[in-house]
Amino acid sequence: MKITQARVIVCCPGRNFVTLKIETDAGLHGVGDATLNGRELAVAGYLQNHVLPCLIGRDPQQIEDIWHYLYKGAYWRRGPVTMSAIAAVDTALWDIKAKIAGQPLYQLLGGRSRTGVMAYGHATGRDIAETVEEVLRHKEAGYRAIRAQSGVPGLEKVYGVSTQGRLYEPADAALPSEHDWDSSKYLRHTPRLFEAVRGAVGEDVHLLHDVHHRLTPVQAAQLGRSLEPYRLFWMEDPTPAENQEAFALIRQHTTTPIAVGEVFNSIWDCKTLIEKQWIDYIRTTVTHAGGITHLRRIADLAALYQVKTGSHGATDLSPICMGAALHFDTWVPNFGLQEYMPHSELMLSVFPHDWRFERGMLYCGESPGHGVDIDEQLAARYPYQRAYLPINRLQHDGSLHDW
Ligand code: KDG
Ligand code: MG
Repeated sequence: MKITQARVIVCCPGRNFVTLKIETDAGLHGVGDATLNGRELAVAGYLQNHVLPCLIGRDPQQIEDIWHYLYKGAYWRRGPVTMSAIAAVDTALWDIKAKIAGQPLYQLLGGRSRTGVMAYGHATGRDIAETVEEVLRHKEAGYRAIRAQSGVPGLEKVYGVSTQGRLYEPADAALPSEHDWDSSKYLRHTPRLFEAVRGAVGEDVHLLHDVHHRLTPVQAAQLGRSLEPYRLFWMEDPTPAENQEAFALIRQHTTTPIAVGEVFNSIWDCKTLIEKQWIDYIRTTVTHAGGITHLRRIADLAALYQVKTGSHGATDLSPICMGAALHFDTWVPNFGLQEYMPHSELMLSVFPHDWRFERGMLYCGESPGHGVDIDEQLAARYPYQRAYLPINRLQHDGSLHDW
């Protein structure tokens, strides 16, 4: 069997998605997600100019060899652009392999380990009362795990909080919008938020919180300790992780579980964090961490240290990523939790899929492959629109802060 054609499709049915479609001489095709929020065209260009010419004529069944050909063969390794491009190829090839076998993808990975995939939803509000209301609404809808974020008194806009009744959408402007930040205000406010949320929702719901890399290690330790009475499922991205050793300090001071890794691209980004058992959940995704082939290596390393998976699942990952992730989650022995932010109806119609959400659980489908495709004609009606993530500046002097 040979790869005959491969093309990159960039579309914007409400937000930008980069999709790779690989076709074969057997009449089967596969699709992969290559979306890198705010930097979409860099991955599209990398695929188009440097990867696709190397794929034509290759045997699509040699997934492992093609992965290493693209990783080692480039000489320039790792990084979000390269690894998202490799991920798209890898996901499309696993889709093809499973279609050849006539099996849903999870069967090729080793079969079903669970009946469904526990998902967490996002509850956000402008203040504590609104967030509590949203948490209760999610509980009513059947969610067993809920992430809670709220506006902070004295800060005008805060990451992760929806405005004007729209779904929360971080890439919201044609040039980066600017937010103010003050860690002291946030550190005072967040334990109050969780005191109210835990009091209202009771003990049977898992609560999560995303710090979004905004604290120093010692501030993160303080936050983790102050949240201990509310028994969080995880505190996410407490501090930037370029320096993996920073997590030792947080770990020494709090028993609040720690999740990290939505911006990681390879096993090397999390090797020390996992081996030292400084984290509890690894949030790498199919799309940003080299596809199914590489994510499986990360999960296997994590399993040795009782670290569980908790894949990123924001809407800047396309429904293709969600499909592949759900097959992965259905199989992976050390599964923890899957993030779920619903895509709009329009986005879902551009990507016909067989996965479904039902009362707090996600289920992959049983059709051969990963069960997601792209409607190219519909996609063509929604061309790319430049959109950036916001940036964050300290309120008191305007210096640029982590986002
Ligand atoms: O592109 C950035 C988003 O994916 C990110 O802001 C979402 O932090 C996020 C999360 O946990 O979903
Ligand atoms: Mg996050």
